Order: sequence, then structure tokens, then C-alpha cells
Amino acid sequence: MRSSLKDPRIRLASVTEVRPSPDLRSAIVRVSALGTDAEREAVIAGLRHAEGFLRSTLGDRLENLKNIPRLRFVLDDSIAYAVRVSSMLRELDASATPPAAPRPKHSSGDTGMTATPAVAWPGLTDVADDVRRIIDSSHDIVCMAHKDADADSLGSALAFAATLRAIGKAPHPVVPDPVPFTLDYLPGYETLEREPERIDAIFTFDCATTGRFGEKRGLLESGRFPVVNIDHHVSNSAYGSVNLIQPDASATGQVVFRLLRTLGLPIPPEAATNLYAALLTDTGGFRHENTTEEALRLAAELVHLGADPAWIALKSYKSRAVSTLRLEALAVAAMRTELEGRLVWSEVTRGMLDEAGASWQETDGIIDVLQTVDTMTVAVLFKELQPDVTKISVRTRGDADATDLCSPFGGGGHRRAAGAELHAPLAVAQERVLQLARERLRAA
Ligand SMILES: [Mn+2]
Repeated sequence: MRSSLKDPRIRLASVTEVRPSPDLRSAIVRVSALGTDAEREAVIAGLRHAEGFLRSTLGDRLENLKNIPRLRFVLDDSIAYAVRVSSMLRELDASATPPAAPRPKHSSGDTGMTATPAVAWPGLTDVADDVRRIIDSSHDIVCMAHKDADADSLGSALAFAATLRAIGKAPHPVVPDPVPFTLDYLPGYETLEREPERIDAIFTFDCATTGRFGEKRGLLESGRFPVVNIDHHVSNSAYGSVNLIQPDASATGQVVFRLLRTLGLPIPPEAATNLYAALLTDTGGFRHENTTEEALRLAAELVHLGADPAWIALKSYKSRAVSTLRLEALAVAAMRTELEGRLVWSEVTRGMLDEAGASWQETDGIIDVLQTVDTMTVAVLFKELQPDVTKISVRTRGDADATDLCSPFGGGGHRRAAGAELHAPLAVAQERVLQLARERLRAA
């Protein structure tokens, strides 16, 4: 059909997705086009102009459809964005000078084991107007955390929701299953919704890829709402209509704070408490290498705005169920060490879970215990989620990069903390991951 269209503008277009409405009366056609913004807009204008021709051609082919769907053309930025990032990376390669973007302090002095690309993400000032426009033109706004939400993801979502409520919007905080009941202390937890009825826009927090949305993934990918992607993972796939990715931030909560300040939006005490919980836990209680001067200043600012540090520490670290400690004891008892203690690993089997009377959410802190071993360079925890699904959590020290062990298995994360889910039984997953870990450690 494209070749029979004479319009030169359309030659630049490729259709990435067509999504018909349930009643088949309309369809959203996502179109990727390269070039300047004006050229890309021209492609969409050309397609809109040709809608009549396209529909009648479709009509000839879709004989068994009573109505030919109306076509709504929208720009799909994901390919254009990927092209832009790769060309930037090529330029960085060619110039062989240090990248302009400041890199986190802990990644200086890297040896061969790290390869985190210094991607120049659009800055806060580049995207602030887009974000403001989306907030202004929306009333019902979904604030989405990731599956198996941690306090950074859910705290950021609930904080943003509290701000939206303060300015008269209708926020809908949402978490994909399962419900993270260990985070029930976060203010606004009781406002979590399962299926919001009305949605004008979706904001996502701390989610590097759409794979993190579990059963809510379809909602994100439907193309029916603008998606604002707010995160600090360098591995973020830029799936949003607007992407605010700041890998220098210690927590997504810090990105949210910077955004709220830039937009001049209020930060009520409920939001401050959620942001403090996000910052506290993503820095491991201000102990990880991402505990920067800015993070500590932000903590003070959040206390000033109404967060209670002792109460949040109590809820985050000193309010564990007996079953959680029992499970931790079983996992520590099962710990193995290799290569002079540089490789530390353990497992949580379904049997151990039963024995402790614990649930999967209670496995979250175990990897942090394994990584306290003095000789440790790489710590791995294997979780037997299903007989043929194994989840890994990895922590590293020194030159080792946790994403090196997780990316080969489709996972990701940060240099110091990463994870992956393998479609393999526990024993097979252990074989594969440990093999790779041993190779890396021997080569280092
Ligand atoms: Mn985070």
C-alpha cells in the first residue's frame, strides 16, 4: 500500500503496530519515522491525508468486516529514540574523549568487568514541559509501580499520587500482582487500586522495561494513554511517551523530587515520607555506594517537609515477621562459598518457604545478608519460584558488575544490584549462573 501512495512524505514511515478498538470501529496505527520533528509530523499529516485511500484499500482486503475501521495515526518514538542513542554511542566511541555526562563516582577506575554505557538521556529541563502538559491535560492519572514492588517504586508512585491529590487531580496508584503487603506502612498504601475505571495518563516509577509490569503490561503498551517513564536504571528501555531517566540519582524517589521541584508542585508530608522511604531503602539505609552528598541533603530536606526518619527506619528495617527471620536462617544455613569466599551463594526453595511459613515477599532481605560476607565479591541468591522458573538476585563489590551476570539471562539492574528470571529449574539455573560467575571471577 505504501508503494502505491505517491506522497513522498510517507516513504519515511514504517508501521510498528496496529491496534483495533474492541468494536473494530477504529484502530490506532503506530508509525515510526526518522528525521526532524517537523519531518516526522509531516509523515503523520501525509498518512492522515491518505486515510480515505488506505481505508478503501483495506476494505477490499477485509471482506468480512462490515465497517472499515477509522485510522488514527500516532508517532511511535521508540525506534527514533533507539537510533538517536546508538548514534550518540557511536560518536562517543569515535571521539574517545571522556563523555560529557558526569558518571557516578563509583564507576571510575573500572576494569574490564564493567561496560555501562554513558547514555546521554534527555535532561529534566528537556522533558519538564512535556510532563507539565500531560499533567495539565489529565484528570485521572495512574501512578504505576513495578511488579514485586520495593519501597523505591511504590514510595515514588504514592508520593507522586499525594502531590497530584494536593493539586486537585484524581491519582490512581496501581501495583501489578502480587500485592506488596510488606510495604503496607507507606502512606497512601490503602488507596492502591486494582483496575482504575478512568485513565487519562500513566506515570511509571522505577520500571526499566515493560516486562516489569506483569499483568498490567497490556495497559502500558496499549498506546491509548501517554506514558511518562520515571526511573534511574541505566538499562531503561525508554518505553514511555516521555522518558525521565536519571542514572545519577540514588533512587527513583530522588528523580521524583527533582521533577516536583522543577515543576513547582507541592510536596505534602505524605509525599515526603514516601520519598524518604524510597531513598532510605534504595541506598540500603544510607550504606550503599549510591549514598551521595545530594542523597543525604535530600534526606534532610524530606525530614524538613515532614518525614519521620526513626519511624520510617522502624517500618523499613525493624518490623520483620518471625517467619521472615526463620526463612533467612534457613537460607544462611544453606549458604555456600567458593573461590576463597569471593563467590557467595544460597537458595530459597519452595520447601524452605513452607518450612518457615513464609511467602515470596519475605525473601527480599536475604541477599543483603549474604553480601555482608567480608571476602565477598559476588553474591547470588537463587529463588525457586516455580519448578521451572528460577529468579536470581545478584550483589557485587569491587570491580564486579552485577548486570554482567544478569543481562545474559534477560535481566538487568545496577552495577551493584541486579536480578533476572530464568525459565529453568533451580539446579539448571544454578549451573548456568554459577558457571558464568566463576569464569568472571577467575578472569578478574
Ligand atoms: Mn530504585
